[in-house]
Amino acid sequence: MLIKKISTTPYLDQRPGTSGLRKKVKHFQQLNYLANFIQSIFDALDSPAVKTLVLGGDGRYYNQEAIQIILKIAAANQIGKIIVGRDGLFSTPAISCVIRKHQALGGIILSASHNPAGIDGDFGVKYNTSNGGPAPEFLTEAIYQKSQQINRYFICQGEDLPLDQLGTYILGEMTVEIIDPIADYLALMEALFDFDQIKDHFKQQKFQMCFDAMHAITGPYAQAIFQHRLGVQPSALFNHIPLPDFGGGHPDPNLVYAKTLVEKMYGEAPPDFGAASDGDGDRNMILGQHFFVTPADSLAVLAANAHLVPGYQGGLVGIARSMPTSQAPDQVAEKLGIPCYETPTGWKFFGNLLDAGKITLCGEESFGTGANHIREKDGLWAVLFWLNLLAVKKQSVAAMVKNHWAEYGRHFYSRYDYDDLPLETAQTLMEDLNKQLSTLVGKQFGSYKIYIADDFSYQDPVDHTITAHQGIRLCFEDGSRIIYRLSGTGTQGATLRVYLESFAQDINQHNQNSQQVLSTLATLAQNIAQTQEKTGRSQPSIIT
Ligand code: G16
Repeated sequence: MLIKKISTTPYLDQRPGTSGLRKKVKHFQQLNYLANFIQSIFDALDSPAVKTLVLGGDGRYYNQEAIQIILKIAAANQIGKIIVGRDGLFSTPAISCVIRKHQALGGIILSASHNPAGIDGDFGVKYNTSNGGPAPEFLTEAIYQKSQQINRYFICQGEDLPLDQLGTYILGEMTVEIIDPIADYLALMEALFDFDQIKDHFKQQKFQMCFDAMHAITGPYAQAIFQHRLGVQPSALFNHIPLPDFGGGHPDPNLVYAKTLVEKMYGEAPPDFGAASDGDGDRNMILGQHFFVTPADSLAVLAANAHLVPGYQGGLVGIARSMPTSQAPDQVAEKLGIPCYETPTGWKFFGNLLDAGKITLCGEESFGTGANHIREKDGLWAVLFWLNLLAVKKQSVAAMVKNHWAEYGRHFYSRYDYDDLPLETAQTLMEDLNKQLSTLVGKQFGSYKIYIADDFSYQDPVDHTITAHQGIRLCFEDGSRIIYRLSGTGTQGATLRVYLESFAQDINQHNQNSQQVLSTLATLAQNIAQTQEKTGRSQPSIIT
């Protein structure tokens, strides 16, 4: 098969962000834009020739075309074998599972996660390494450096492959195996959870659930797991047909965007349990009847009860959360006598801790929860974990969480996002905050006194690399916190995230409304950063 060497010139904006390279679809469709980045990945990898890679995406617009281009570039770069999900599909957790199971060198994931899709939406490319997790910073930086010098890429000439047909194909000298994207993942879930007990709970207790796939990748997985394996009624699955534009929605499972689910769970006679996942299936939101479980509470409850579930009967070695995530999991770790690590935002920072056997569970405020079974956060895993716990405890979601608060105290939590700010405005705001830090320590604001004011820096406990400038932290003596950081996943302007947390040990305070409890802290956060003066916005674009 003819291999062509195509001359090209670098694009200067191919530095991966929090989770791979994310841009508008039309940006990716520019001449050689995708090819440059893919060739840069191969150029940055240590002897990828003859090795096996895994390839797939969340099915968003441009997924299929991109897969065909990547296959041809891979064949021209002498990759030995590529395992592709049927129709070019894989959820992010499933691709992590397949990389590990098939001992692949790594995988290429096509997704912009929860960002909207369609011709005017976003697209993304992410490289995961042999542990199944996102490439560490040194590798994403190496890929970026290659992209800045690139002057050619290699591509095979040939017909497109029939991605909808399972089987083995040859492209140049490369083998392409098209596999069922669900089977390996389902087998892994069955090894971790007691499917029979969950099924029984549905049957005996007349327990009802619903799941919102938001027209994204988890639809077919949810059908295979909940409907076919656990016997849930088809009507319990909403928006389960994946669409290239995700039905025009924003597939981010939170109270604002997962509308169908929220209406159902806060409506009349809701089911006992509701959940949603995002574009590529790694995020999750858990709801009970008229009850929302914050992501950090979810991690804390799972950690405190993990011993009740087959996969975690042996106990946990440690847990980790990203810095802006509430400190609810810390309390559980303390009681269990295990460490709780605080990492920067980004799942890649959990990779070393998981590989070194220092943690079993981890999670983030951005609706990500996961464990050592793979190296990505895992939406459906979290849903199954909750279902398994509910089947064991035979309690409602609200009762489980409220009992947890009674034992550990409640962390009230909220995130304010200021979207689409001019980059310079956002950067100046952060720089100005940074300049204030030394004057803030010891300062009293009403009943709040600051005892830590810093720019979060992380030293990886395994390889000792230091990652600095990971967000401004204001910690108050009563356990409250205000965190400011700029998002690393947006594709338009800059997003300022302000995270608010306050703690109440007293059970009599646990039923208060989060936004009311956090209102003074929110005003303080706005005043300290002068958000209104600097951004011209009196309110955030979205509160979750
Ligand atoms: C990605 C990362 C997460 C991170 C999230 C939010 O999630 O994998 O670890 O918490 O971005 O990042 P930011 O606050 O920088 O926008 P996903 O689901 O988008 O891949």
